[in-house]
Amino acid sequence: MLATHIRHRRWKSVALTTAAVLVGLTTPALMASPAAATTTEYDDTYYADAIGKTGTALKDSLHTIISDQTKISYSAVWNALKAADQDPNNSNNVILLYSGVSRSKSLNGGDVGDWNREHTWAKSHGDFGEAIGPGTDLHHLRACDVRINSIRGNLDFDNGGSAVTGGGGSTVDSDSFAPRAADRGDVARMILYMAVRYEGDDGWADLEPNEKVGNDSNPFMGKLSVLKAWNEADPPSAFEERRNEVIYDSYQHNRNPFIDHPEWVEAIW
Ligand SMILES: [Ca+2]
Ligand SMILES: [Ca+2]
Repeated sequence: MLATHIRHRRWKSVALTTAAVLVGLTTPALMASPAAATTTEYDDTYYADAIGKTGTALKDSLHTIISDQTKISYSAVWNALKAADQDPNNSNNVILLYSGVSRSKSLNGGDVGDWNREHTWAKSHGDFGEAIGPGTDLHHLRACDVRINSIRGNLDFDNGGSAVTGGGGSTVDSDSFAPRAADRGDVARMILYMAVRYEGDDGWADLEPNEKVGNDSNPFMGKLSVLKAWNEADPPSAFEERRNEVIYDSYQHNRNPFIDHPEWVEAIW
């Protein structure tokens, strides 16, 4: 059984353009409000050292906390994804990143129509490959359609581009990729998990977000400002929270702090 994950959001009031609304000049504009402060059942235990911190101190504390993990092989990732990415409405299927398609768990492989293991932090950005380490870290590995995984390739993330056929609303252009709206926050929180987890102190590159596209093999991923906006626009879903629990309970025994505390994105970046 998964531990019950208790979240209590203290929603900040949504800012309205009050004056304009009162005089009826424009339609009410809902302003994007920052991710609400969250408390979780892990604050007094798992996150005890991080609570109350901000900026570099918070990032350093979270790095220490989440670096205590079990690591799995790349071949073991298949079964882990069958558990972590399970369709909540059909336990025979997984939900595919970027497209949102539900597909049979048994269709894992490399052929068109199969799903495979997408490195959301593209493995060429820091060149960590598929060895045990960042290349097998479940917190950024997701089941993905083979064809759409190939279209994403190692592109940085940014808004814009033309629609990806069968991509559920994902878009692509020559130097960037944008997931469908429902996966944008997930992608942001996965990328920023990687930035905190990998700080260059364990034989792997120090992974960091930046404001560029076209990062190629450098250990960077863009664009930070877009990822921050996606974190705000697409808060953690039940699917994403369950996934975090499965990885924590059954595989790596570490958590993605930004799924538990999305407001920590702004607290660090
Ligand atoms: Ca989402
Ligand atoms: Ca880093």
